[in-house]
Amino acid sequence: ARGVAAAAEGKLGLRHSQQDYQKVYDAIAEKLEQEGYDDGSLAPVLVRLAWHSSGTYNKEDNTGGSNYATMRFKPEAEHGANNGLNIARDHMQKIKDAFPWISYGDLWTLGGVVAVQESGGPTVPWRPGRIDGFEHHVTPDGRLPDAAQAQDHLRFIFYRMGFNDQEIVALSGAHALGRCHTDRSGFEGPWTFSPVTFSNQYFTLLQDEPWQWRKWKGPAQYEDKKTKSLMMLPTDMALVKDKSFKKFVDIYAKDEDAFFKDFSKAFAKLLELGVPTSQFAGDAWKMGSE
Ligand code: CCH
Repeated sequence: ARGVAAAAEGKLGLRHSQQDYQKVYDAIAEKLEQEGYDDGSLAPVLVRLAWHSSGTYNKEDNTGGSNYATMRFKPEAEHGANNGLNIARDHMQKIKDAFPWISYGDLWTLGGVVAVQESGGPTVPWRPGRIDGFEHHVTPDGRLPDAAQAQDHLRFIFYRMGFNDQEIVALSGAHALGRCHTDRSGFEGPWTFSPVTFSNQYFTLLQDEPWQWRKWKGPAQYEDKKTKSLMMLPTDMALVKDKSFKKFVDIYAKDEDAFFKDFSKAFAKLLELGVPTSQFAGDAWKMGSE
């Protein structure tokens, strides 16, 4: 009976303290650097996993979000937007094997926090409480943004999650990290010159660089005129084409502290979408490495 009670408590996360979660944080942090993989770090793809596992939320009917970690199930794993995230999920499975008591939703969202913080980004308040759901919790395909579209689409998608224009722009700054892969999304290349460092460079580049359509066989994307080594998606470009969005691009390009502060808030909110407050034991924590 004691074993059963312990297992139940383990499932609910009751027995685990901030120090326990800090051990998971440290284990994720320790394995972020991966020589030979992309730009040398798994941080970008872990941020993308945390975001895609949360961004399915619909505030109208309270479905989707990070609570049930439904990307574990084939239908959602196979949604086109999630191409390539098997790499992140497979990597996180090794952490799960070492800490079997953590839920997948907590693990994947904590992974996003570790990745942002360890790449030099802001501290993102985080707390455990997500539970593993079932395949019937999978939401329909099409809830994540389509990079080929523009501002109306961005608003349609992010307003559905409960975000405003300022939060949309702040969250988009995550594209300081990582790159597009032809075999995942069809697009190609990094947004910034330092894709494993979290910074406001995405905004300074959007604001300062001349961008032009890239001439290539792939999907329509922009390249920077000067070096032709960077890219922007049509949805990225919408942030400078739309007046209300552009206002925040200008603020974040000028003031990295403002970006860090707003990103931290919006990302923490994103990671809790769809999780009933009753599942959280208390206020969010500031985790971090020594
Ligand atoms: Fe994103 N993103 N993203 N993105 N994204 C891609 C990669 C990353 C869109 C499209 C794409 C956010 C918002 C949007 C990351 C974080 C965030 C790719 C390339 C596409 C396409 C995938 C590939 O080929 O590997 C669109 C459209 C939007 C609309 O707003 C938000 C919000 C976040 C996080 C807060 C990160 C990080 C990556 C890099 C992944 C990697 O593997 O390097």
